[in-house]
Amino acid sequence: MNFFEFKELSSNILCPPGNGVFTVNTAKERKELLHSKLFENSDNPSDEWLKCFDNIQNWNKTHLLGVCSDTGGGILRGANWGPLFVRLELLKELKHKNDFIDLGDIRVIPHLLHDKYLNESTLSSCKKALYGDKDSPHPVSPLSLVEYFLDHLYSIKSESNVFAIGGDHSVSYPLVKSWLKNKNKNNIKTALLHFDAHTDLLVERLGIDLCFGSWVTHILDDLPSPSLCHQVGIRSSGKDKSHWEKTFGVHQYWTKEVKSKGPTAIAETIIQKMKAEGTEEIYVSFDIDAIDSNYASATGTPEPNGLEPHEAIVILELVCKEFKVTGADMVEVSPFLDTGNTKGREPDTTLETSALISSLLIREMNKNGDN
Ligand SMILES: [Mn+2]
Repeated sequence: MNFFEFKELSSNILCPPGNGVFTVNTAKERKELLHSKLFENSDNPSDEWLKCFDNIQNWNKTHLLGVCSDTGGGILRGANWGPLFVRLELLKELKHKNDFIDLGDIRVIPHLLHDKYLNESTLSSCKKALYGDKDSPHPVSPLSLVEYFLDHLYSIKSESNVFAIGGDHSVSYPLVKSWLKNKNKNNIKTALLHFDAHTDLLVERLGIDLCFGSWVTHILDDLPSPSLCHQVGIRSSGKDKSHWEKTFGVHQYWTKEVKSKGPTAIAETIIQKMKAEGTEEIYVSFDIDAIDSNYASATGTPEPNGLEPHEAIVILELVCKEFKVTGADMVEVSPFLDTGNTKGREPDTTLETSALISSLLIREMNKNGDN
């Protein structure tokens, strides 16, 4: 695929930043606000957005991708609004819209998850709805589209650094999968750093294998070794740490350990283990519920007794000093959920916290482009 064909593909399967939730009038003002910030006073945000694809050869900043899918969630939904709201908060944090290249949002049919769950007639009718062609070669479900898009992006520019905003945590499955395929092909040694209150290590949930609670189990098949998966902030689990480590071969750092040993010691352990495996590049998947519900209540499964934002930041900063971050995501931010766990704090601390951590990751990834 050449650059022209890639632009054409992107214009079909993506939409302008913040537009990934299909609405007629809902949130119109907020979408317009984002467009006015990203594209200044352009009359036509769609044209302005597509212009960024004319310059792919010179892209050296982090690429932003919104995935407005919460079909893989299952307790409280609403993470489909993450990409619009987190971007607006991120622009305050980064101060400059040129700190990233906004690829836009994946086009999402909110009732679908992955194409493998669809029959032929549903596939045809969804292709007709999205692309005007029932025989289109493009997939139609959000998880399938993410993998398809990134496979093409990495094939034309394998050193692309993508920061994605979810969406429920199932979106990390195709994000990490495509990143791993690209890194494995280029013989780059990888590791996965996963922040979460939960292990996400179910094999399936009610018969569905790809969802917010099971994506890690299935991405382990693509990691060269399960010991390359490091999970930080776990505290809500029916089984103890040794069960998960023995059953799956992952490394876990539960919140109570981060509190007792301190974030610096935890980071040093992670660094030492990753170095022992020869890790060169890492992917950071950040579920906002890793952070204590006092700060991050606007999420599907807020959990008390979690990490303080600064504890996560210390760990990230130390690990990022040692390894290049070349892929990352911020997921499970559900801006319309106010679950009442804020103990007097403003309900939008979730957005501020997610933007703080996202901006740190974007700045780290931008360093790769400066080399
Ligand atoms: Mn999760």
